[in-house]
Amino acid sequence: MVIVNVMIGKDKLDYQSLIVSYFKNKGDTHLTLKVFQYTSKAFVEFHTSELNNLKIYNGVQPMFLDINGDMKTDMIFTGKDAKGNFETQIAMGQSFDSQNFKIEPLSNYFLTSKEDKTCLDPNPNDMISNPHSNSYLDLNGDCIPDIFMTKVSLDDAKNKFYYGEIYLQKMVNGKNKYCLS
Ligand SMILES: [Ca+2]
Ligand SMILES: [Ca+2]
Repeated sequence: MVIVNVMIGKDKLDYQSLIVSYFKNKGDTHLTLKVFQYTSKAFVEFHTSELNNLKIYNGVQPMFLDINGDMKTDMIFTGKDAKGNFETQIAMGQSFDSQNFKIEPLSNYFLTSKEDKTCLDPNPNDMISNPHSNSYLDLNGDCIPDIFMTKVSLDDAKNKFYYGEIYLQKMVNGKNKYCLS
């Protein structure tokens, strides 16, 4: 077992919890997650968390943030869609203690160029790069966090090209949306 990252979360009582990303077996091409909750003495495995044993493909580190501002931790990762194709997805936190999540395409939170002419449409074939420099911080000075994401593109000869994207947060009909600028 090789631990790649430890993310600090919170549980119902506002104690810290730990979300650990690791390679379970030697040679694994995907990361696995495990959640630990603090008890009065130690961190113990949170067996009922839906993040436990979730596979993160390509070994790409998951990115934790609160994309919709409901104070519940969400997570961006590379998963697979119903057809088995790689897809950038988000596990939307349904509870404050990282127990329940709803997985959906990350693109559900993007504004399309049809919805907002000032937004670009991301290439759905390009995945998060590995390693990445993704971050959730304010990039345009309005005190509202935006998403910086590093992506990888493959040409016909399978050469890799890396680039960064900036998604600015906009409030649309009371919902947090992100505009590729
Ligand atoms: Ca959230
Ligand atoms: Ca901002």
